[in-house]
Amino acid sequence: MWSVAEVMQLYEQPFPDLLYQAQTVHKQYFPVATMQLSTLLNIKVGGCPEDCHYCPQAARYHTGVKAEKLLDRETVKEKASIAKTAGATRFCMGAAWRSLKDRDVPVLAKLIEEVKSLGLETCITVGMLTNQQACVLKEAGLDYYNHNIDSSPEYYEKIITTRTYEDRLQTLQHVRDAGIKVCCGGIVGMGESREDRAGMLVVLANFNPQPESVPINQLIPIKGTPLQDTSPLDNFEFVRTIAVARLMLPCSRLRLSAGRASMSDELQALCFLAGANSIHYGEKLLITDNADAVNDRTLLQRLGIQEEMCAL
Ligand code: SAM
Ligand code: DTB
Ligand code: SF4
Repeated sequence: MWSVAEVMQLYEQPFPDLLYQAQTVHKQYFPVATMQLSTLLNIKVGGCPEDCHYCPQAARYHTGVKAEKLLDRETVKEKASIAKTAGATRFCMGAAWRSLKDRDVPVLAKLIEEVKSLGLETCITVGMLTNQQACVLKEAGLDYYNHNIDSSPEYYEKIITTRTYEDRLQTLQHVRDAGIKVCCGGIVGMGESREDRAGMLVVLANFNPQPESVPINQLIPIKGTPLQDTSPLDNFEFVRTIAVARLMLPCSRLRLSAGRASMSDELQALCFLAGANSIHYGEKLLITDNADAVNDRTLLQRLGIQEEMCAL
């Protein structure tokens, strides 16, 4: 079990020592020059009742995002097929819901079946869910469920008030109990302290088993949200966070998630050296533009990093 004090000690080391350790652990558990590519699709845009202070899809903030209906099967299939041709191995569908309603479960199950039949790994992120719902989705072929803790337990109330940390942990337990792989991470650069970042990583690393997939999002400040004017995190502190996460979560796929579009090639390369071995790949994240896909492929080539192949 990790403690915040231990993690603070990891953070406080000289940058070269920390990176050396992270690389050593990375090499023990993964072929280091490989990258897993996940493409995102927003299947239900906007109109969300929650108050996540960072989110462009929360109905209560004036972000210019209009609520839309759930996408139809044909559109989803077409987008997944394009993602596969472009080289993604995982397709992640997101919906701006507080929680999953029973009436939407069969619809989602069909979408999962369609995506799975293309030979892609499947992932969804649709808010809170029950154990029964998780079991139906597992049966439909769901490989991963993304549900983030977002912050340390202490900082959480500054970011979200409409659902509790405990609610999130419960959903994650339902996912685990149904035999679905867990994708769980958080956001940095929301004005939190290093101790908060350490606290978030402690929660992630103390899950037993640890999440198979860990997205590290850098806040994208969205106009109209309470976090719109948040100062950016120091780049080296971001790389340190990746390195510390790699040390604490040796077997997890660590994903450079939101925020990559505003990172230089060199900063991304440092993150890969620190242990990040997955990216979101494709035109968009959920609402915002993602890093350019052609540049991503060129960057991986320049660094001699291979894309992970589809195992299915
Ligand atoms: N509504 C579902 C939920 O909250 O569980 C699923 C979608 S939600 C948008 C998925 C995750 O995206 C959030 O938990 C958060 O970590 C991340 N995210 C959303 N907006 C972001 C932003 N502006 N910057 C960085 N990460 C963001
Ligand atoms: C995650 O941790 N990050 C992704 C994915 N899981 C769903 C979403 C990032 C969203 C960034 C802001 C937006 O485009 O809405
Ligand atoms: Fe809704 Fe998810 Fe955005 Fe929170 S992060 S407001 S739950 S869409």
